[in-house]
Amino acid sequence: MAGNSDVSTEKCGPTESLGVMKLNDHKAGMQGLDTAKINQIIEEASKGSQFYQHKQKNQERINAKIANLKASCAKLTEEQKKLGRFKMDNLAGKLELMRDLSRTIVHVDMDAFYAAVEIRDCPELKTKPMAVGSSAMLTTSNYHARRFGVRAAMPGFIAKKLCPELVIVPTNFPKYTEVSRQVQKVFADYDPEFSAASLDEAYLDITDFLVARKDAGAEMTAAEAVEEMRAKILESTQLTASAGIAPNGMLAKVCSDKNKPNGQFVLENTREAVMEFIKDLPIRKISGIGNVTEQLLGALGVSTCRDLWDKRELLYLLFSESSYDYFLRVALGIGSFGGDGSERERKSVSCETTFRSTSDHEELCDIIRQLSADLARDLERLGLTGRSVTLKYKTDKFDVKTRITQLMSQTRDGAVIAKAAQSLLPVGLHLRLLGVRMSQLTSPAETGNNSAGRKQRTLDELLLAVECPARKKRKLDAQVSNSLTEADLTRGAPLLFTCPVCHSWRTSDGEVALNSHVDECLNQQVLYPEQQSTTSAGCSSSQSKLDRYVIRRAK
Ligand code: DCP
Ligand code: MG
Repeated sequence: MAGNSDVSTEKCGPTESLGVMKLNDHKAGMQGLDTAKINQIIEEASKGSQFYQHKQKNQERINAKIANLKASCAKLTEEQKKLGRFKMDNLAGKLELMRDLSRTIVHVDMDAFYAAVEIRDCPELKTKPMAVGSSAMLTTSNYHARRFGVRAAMPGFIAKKLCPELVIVPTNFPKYTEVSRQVQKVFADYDPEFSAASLDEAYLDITDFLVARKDAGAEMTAAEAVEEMRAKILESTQLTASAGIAPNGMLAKVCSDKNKPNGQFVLENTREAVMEFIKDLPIRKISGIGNVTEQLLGALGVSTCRDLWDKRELLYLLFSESSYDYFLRVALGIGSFGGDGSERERKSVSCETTFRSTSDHEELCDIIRQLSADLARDLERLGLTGRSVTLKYKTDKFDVKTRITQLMSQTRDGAVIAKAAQSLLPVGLHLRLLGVRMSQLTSPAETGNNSAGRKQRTLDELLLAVECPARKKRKLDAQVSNSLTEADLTRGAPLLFTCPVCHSWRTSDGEVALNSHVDECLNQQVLYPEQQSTTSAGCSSSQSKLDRYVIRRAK
């Protein structure tokens, strides 16, 4: 790839309108829309709303971050850039040695999931633009509505401006959970260790399945296996799914979006095919690169994966090690997971849900009970137990906070988890989202072959860790945390509380210190857009970007 280290300001994030409010048209069914017109309607319709104010606050922070980034960039010398490029070329050489093209990874994702379930059960909706959610927030829209710019994480009242004839159906979360279980049953036939990334998507490693078929004299290609899997899903649910087949989870996820809806795409397991596929790919297509990262990189003139490679010295010089390492993996199509031996250790398992804002303590306790039961099931399935319970909540003003508590011993008992999480519930606040997370997990040795996208930490999260104000303190704590192992923790050595957000800050000063750190850490989250927020008359699922790297199934 040709080198070019000029910093372009043309594609910088913030413009006259809020970058965080802009329509993300990198979603299936949203290509070729008049985005300028749609963004104008969105901006006009939302001005003055709490949603807009929240986004505005985010954008101000992003703008400050971009200004810093550009100022640092302007100060870089040619000498530094040369060194940066040299370092990145070295790293690329090492990553190439780790490239694994031996696995067949599949990412399966249901089409317009909640909307498709509702249409299946009410066929007259089929020809109408429709969305699921409420006037406060939509969880998804059908492909018809997407042509108007209506999509998930958009308030329904804005969507109605874009498409006045839009039908909004309330969320029926138990129904989607049930369908999800049916779909997951099919997944298990192809990879019993499949990794559910949310209710409607999963990563499967079908390498062993294909070998077994061949050994049994019934050889089939990956594409045939996936066609069959999708047909089985259709048969059991009357719903369509799309899939991507590739050498790693990162690429498989991009591929599953290629022929959506009701399609699949195979990326050949060769370096040439991967490099050809990746070169013009917009970075936003990569799971983990969200609006904020897009804006930050845009300020450096990076919008495609090829740009990531071309500007690699800037990434090295301006971002943290974990970020530039991730960027380089993306540029090379290697990904940060999927048989390349570099998977990050699973840190936590969590469930969360969004609902109509309420301050009713009983109602909130009940939601926590349901989430804890789901979490317990996931822990059981993964063969894990945990020791730290975190309650995450979002207020009706969109502020996200967490509280953490430590259990006396490792557990995966839903009732114990619920009790601990309920003890962290604030009184009197109107909440619209609750999440329960278990961390300090026992060594997952028994979970065996970890395939595909199980533990990808999102780039937004990596950047969040970089931004973590407690980073300096972390270094001071490193000595004490390094001297204690997980085994020490369970044997009753002085308790070390680990930040469930940045994972690298620990304290032995107790929960109050930890809670204050976590709040501080999460405040950085304000930098990150609320793409997954949902609300509805009933319960609905929401997967926060922060959680993307953990195995989770929302409830
Ligand atoms: N969801 C949600 N809130 C969001 C995004 C999604 O509650 N902000 C829910 C509703 C979706 C489901 O998760 O139906 C799956 O999310 P996807 O991103 O896979 O979107 P869809 O399945 O709806 O559409 P696509 O066909 O693009 O996969
Ligand atoms: Mg989907």
